[in-house]
Amino acid sequence: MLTLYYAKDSSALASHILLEEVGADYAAHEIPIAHGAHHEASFLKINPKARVPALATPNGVITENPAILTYVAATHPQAHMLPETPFERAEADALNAFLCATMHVAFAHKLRGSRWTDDPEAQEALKVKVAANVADCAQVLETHHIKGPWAMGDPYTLCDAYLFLAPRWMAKAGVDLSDYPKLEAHHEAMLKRPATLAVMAVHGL
Ligand SMILES: N[C@@H](CCC(=O)N[C@@H](CS)C(=O)NCC(=O)O)C(=O)O
Repeated sequence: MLTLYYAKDSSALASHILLEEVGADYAAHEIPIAHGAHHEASFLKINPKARVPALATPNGVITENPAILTYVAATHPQAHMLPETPFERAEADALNAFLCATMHVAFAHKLRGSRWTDDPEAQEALKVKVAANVADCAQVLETHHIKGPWAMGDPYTLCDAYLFLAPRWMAKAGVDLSDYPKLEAHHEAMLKRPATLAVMAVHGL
């Protein structure tokens, strides 16, 4: 049995969608970060980094979307969510790493400036380049990471659940998805998948 700790409309959507896609036996436990629940002692025991998602497994807790996605894919081989060759796996890892370490961080400067500075003026200043940086990231995705119809071509793999977040970050940053046709087509295809829709409903989206 797995337990996913998530916040609504957060990056935990990616791990949540993949759990649903593979038909995992899991429970979803909401941590309302807007109310500071991620800083409570009970959650810090699960993830001392005070972030969601976190996935409790029989072997211990896994944090970080790329690691959770890989674990879920690897433990549900019947769902074929891991690309077959070492090179393709590395390509999928590269996409997940870019989403986690570059695009999500670029977006986080909009709402989470306090991670980088305590100065309210500097926090405002950090917001200025968010749209441009997120747009640059979207162009990288469009140019290098979407073979179509899914990120790795055909079939759907673990990184598609994560790529679903990019248009959501773009919308919140004010970046127009229609300027990125492959990304837009990917998003539309994601919105037709029952697993995506089921998880969105849980997140109130
Ligand atoms: N690199 C982490 C990022 C996790 C993360 O930043 N999650 C956000 C929600 S999208 C969070 O928990 N924020 C709480 C906070 O910053 O206080 C991952 O991909 O799992």
